[in-house]
Amino acid sequence: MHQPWFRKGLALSMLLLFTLFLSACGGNNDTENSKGNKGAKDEGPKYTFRLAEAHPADYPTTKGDLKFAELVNERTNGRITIDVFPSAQLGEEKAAIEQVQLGAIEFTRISSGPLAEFNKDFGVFSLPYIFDNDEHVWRFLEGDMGRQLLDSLEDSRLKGLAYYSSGSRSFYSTKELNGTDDLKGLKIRVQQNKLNIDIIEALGASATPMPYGEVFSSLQTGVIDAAENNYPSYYSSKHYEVAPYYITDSHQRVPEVLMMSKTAWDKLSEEDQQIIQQAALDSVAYQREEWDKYEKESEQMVRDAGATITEVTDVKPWQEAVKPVIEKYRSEYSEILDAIDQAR
Ligand code: GTR
Repeated sequence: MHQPWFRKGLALSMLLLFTLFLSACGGNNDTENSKGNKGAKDEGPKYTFRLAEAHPADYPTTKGDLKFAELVNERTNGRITIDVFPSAQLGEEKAAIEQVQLGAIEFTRISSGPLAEFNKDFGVFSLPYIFDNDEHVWRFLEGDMGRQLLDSLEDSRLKGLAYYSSGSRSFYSTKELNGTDDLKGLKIRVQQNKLNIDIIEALGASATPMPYGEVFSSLQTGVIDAAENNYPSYYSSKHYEVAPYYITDSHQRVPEVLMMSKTAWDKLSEEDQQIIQQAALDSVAYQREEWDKYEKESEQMVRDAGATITEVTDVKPWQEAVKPVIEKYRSEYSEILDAIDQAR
């Protein structure tokens, strides 16, 4: 399953060298000293940037990325091109974040789940049952604290641009799931952050953090028994084919984040920074529409394909089971949790 660490290390360093080479050739500006007051939007350095996306081309986050890239291209009269690389072609999420930190890749769309290992505050989104529904999430994200969180990414050499929708995450398994008891003793894959391990342990199961791209084969070969995600990911990753029991416990709402390398950002003129920031925000409405459509479609698709969907009508036993996790992290996240409560 796993490559030896030295092979991984070698592959990563080669990728890094290659990407540095590419950005030296392609992602450069043709005028030195791009920081300054370029008047017209089509006057100034030309750039070709890359954006790393974990999902395939027809997934709502990728559609959001493409809309963002299109807006930037239009608004700079073709001066700035952003090439979107879907399906984790530039690496799995954790690796993509590292590359963006280094400036080897300029943009990525990433889930707040893995982002939490790079910026602790983003771990708040992995806390279970802190939001009532998607409207609640968006009221929070669009408020002051939502923006503050994006801005705090600068401390991690990242420039947070915008949030995208990601619905809610629920468990699914190769074995039948009717309630919390059925999770006991299962090996459950989670997104890579430490808080998720606590959640799974509180449910009496054991957590296996691993990259998204490894989940399908791990379910298939029995390395894990279960995983958790929203309907769109459950469907598009084909996990429903190998783990056909889905239970709608909606334990987490983990927003997606569109971000840029701080190193790349700092090289841009203020005008270009503004164009990029605004285009990112302007792509959100489109991403959210696409999300809402695809969420319904993907639920229908997995039902049609014969997956067993168990509806959770009473979420209280689930909330009870994971309460120790909230208690453990409450003081660490008190300020953000207060803002989440206020957005209710
Ligand atoms: C999806 C998210 C991906 C990835 C995946 C996972 O909902 O959009 O970026 O984080 O979950 O579980 O790894």
